[in-house]
Amino acid sequence: MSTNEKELRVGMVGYAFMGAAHSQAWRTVNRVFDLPVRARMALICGRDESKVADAAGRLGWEGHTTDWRELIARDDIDIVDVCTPGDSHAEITIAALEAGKHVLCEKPLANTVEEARAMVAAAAKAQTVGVRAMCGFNYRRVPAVSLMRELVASGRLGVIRHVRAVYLQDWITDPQFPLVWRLQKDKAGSGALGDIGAHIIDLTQFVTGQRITGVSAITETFVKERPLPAESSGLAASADGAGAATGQVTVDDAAVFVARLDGGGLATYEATRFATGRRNALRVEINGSLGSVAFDLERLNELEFYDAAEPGVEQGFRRILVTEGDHPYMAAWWPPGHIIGYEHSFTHELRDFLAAVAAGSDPTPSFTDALQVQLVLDAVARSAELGSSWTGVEPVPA
Ligand code: SOE
Repeated sequence: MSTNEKELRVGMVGYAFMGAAHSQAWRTVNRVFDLPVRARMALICGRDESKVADAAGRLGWEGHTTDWRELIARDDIDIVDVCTPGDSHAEITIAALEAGKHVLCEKPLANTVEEARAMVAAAAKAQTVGVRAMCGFNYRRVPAVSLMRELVASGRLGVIRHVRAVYLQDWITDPQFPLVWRLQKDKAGSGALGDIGAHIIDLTQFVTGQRITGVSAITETFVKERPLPAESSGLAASADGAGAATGQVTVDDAAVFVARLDGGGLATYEATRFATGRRNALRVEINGSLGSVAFDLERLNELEFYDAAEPGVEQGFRRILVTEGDHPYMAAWWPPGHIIGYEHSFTHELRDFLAAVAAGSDPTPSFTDALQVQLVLDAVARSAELGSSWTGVEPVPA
């Protein structure tokens, strides 16, 4: 480490899918980006001693513990990275901020608006003594998504008329897939809505620079009872076979809603875990008065761009390959044309987090940005429950 570099020691809570993705990013961020601070992967925390010890070795952490309170109490920890299920985000994050630790908390910020508000208050208090907090909406840091935002902000699309966003998965279409924590409201807060719907809510607000002002929603739980899990990690799980005890699914399997943006545009959103054949398909299209732009996570190095100002005979969606040195983040990686992947968004996220901490500025998305997402999630859930805007269609006689 050069003499002018400050070392920031990181403690991460959680070691499943997001813990692994964040570990990859902690391992790479200082090797790829030239930053005035260097992250040291000091301590990883998880409830199961043997599993967290294995994770420490596999993911590259110097030490491990099963007690997150011990991690937070240590003077030799500067950053706490919260990669746990949503039911512990508030408790761990608020304790870390009160202990003077910078915090990166995975999305969604919390399981309820009340918890999110408490986290915003704790972050605001910690900010007065130079402590920084960020929420991990990583898809903002896909270069093509950051380019989308630049195109909208520059006026290239004109007035935004439509936002069209879907996030489609299919990992629980089998009714025998066990009742993992993501399917339990007390652990996850909600189902597809908060897990993947949160991403497209944040992403579209980030890209347009606008906020959702109201929604009308429907949700559905297609499979209401599932076998209890024997083992589970990330999106994989196993049950005890035929005759295993079962439990109730207490979250949505799918959420569909329309929304108004404060810039006057209309938006449609779909978040589902039952889009058979779509493993992790996030797609966003923005239509403006002067043009359109479309992003597909399955082709994350590309953007489709339509410029209505082009001569009529030349008009059409064209593909921008977002791998040039002057595209967001890309100069740090490979020569033009060499593509990157899903995990790079986490490295970019940590780059921006560390750069903000080093500069003494507030990283984005802030906890206030994340509270706005939480308020939209809450509005969608209430709208679906009330069904107030729903108008039935009279069936024609058979
Ligand atoms: C599961 O839906 C999940 O791991 C989400 O929790 C992540 O945020 C998303 O990036 C991938 O899928």
